[in-house]
Amino acid sequence: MAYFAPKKKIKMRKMAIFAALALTACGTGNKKPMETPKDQLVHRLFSYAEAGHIAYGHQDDLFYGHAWKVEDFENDPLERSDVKDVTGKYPMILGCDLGGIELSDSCNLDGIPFSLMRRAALKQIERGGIVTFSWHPRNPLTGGDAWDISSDQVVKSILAGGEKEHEFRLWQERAADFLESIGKDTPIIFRPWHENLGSWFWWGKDLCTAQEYQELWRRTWLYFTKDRGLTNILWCYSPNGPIPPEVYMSRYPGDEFVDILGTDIYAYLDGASVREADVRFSEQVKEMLRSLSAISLEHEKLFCLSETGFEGIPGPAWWTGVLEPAIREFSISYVLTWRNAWDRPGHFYAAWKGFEYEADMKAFSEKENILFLD
Ligand code: BMA
Repeated sequence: MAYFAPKKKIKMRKMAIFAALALTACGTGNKKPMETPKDQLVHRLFSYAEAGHIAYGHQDDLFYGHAWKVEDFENDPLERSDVKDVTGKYPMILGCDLGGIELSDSCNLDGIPFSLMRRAALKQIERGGIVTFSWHPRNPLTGGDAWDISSDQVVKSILAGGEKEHEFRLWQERAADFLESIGKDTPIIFRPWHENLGSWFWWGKDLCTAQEYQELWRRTWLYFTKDRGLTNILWCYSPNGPIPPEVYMSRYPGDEFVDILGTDIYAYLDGASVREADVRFSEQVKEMLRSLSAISLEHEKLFCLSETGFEGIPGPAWWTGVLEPAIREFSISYVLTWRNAWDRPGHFYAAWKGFEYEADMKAFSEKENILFLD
């Protein structure tokens, strides 16, 4: 059975969304809708889904790759990319992470100067690509990192009346300043408070109540959108998968605050053989995307596989034999594989020049339904 949403349904969903956007933009349904930057990206991503295309994204693609990194932050032309080295094309989506911006650090948690990130984001957009930002902020209550789950009072502490409310407002201000510096007319995807249905980040499931989580999301949305006027942002909600649909929705912030339904699902060995891990991954992705397909139709939203990959890509045909077959029947707008760390030889999720199975990623990039940046 194919779960690819029929074109007619996608078209209807698209029309409904544009009718709603038109009303929001003009306050009346009579005037011709003015397409805002955000509408343009929504439209573009819907067009992919409608055409049966899936854009490919890679985290940190232009900053570094397997065993190399940009050294001259101010002048490097940002032409190198592991993905381009292998496929001849840049990824359509560039993933970046804001972790560290909250304390005005000059570099993010993975050592990327924010000045370089800004230049790379603008370069990606100039090339015709899209940029998405995740955020692994430090723990505002304990001073630890995003993975510090020693207290279940953190989210509470930054909400209205909490002891860290004002400090956290400043953190948000700094993140908003950075996104604003990309340009208010440039549509971007923002994916905060991700993997929230696991309990490894301080905003995770066992660390706050559903209500607290939703309040955190909505307050973030309100600050960026209303106080700062960053209406160019598409908000991606991306819990870890696989999880049942009712669990996925249990902390959903609400239709008004979300534009893209995402999910993060990784392949992992954990004692299994590569073959077994591939089968498990494929089943998990299909099951989760089947749920998201239904939810996205009901809520008239875009959806995507916001993070994925198999660390070290241990099999010869992961791209064409596992990933592409797992996603091809779904009208997701994009799929993003995680980063190729320059300083950790085994921590990579895209192929690199010289990697033994690089040909398979090239074959993936040549598939008609997968979009790279030519
Ligand atoms: C994780 C790893 C870490 C990294 C973090 C944020 O999955 O790649 O090394 O610091 O993402 O990018």
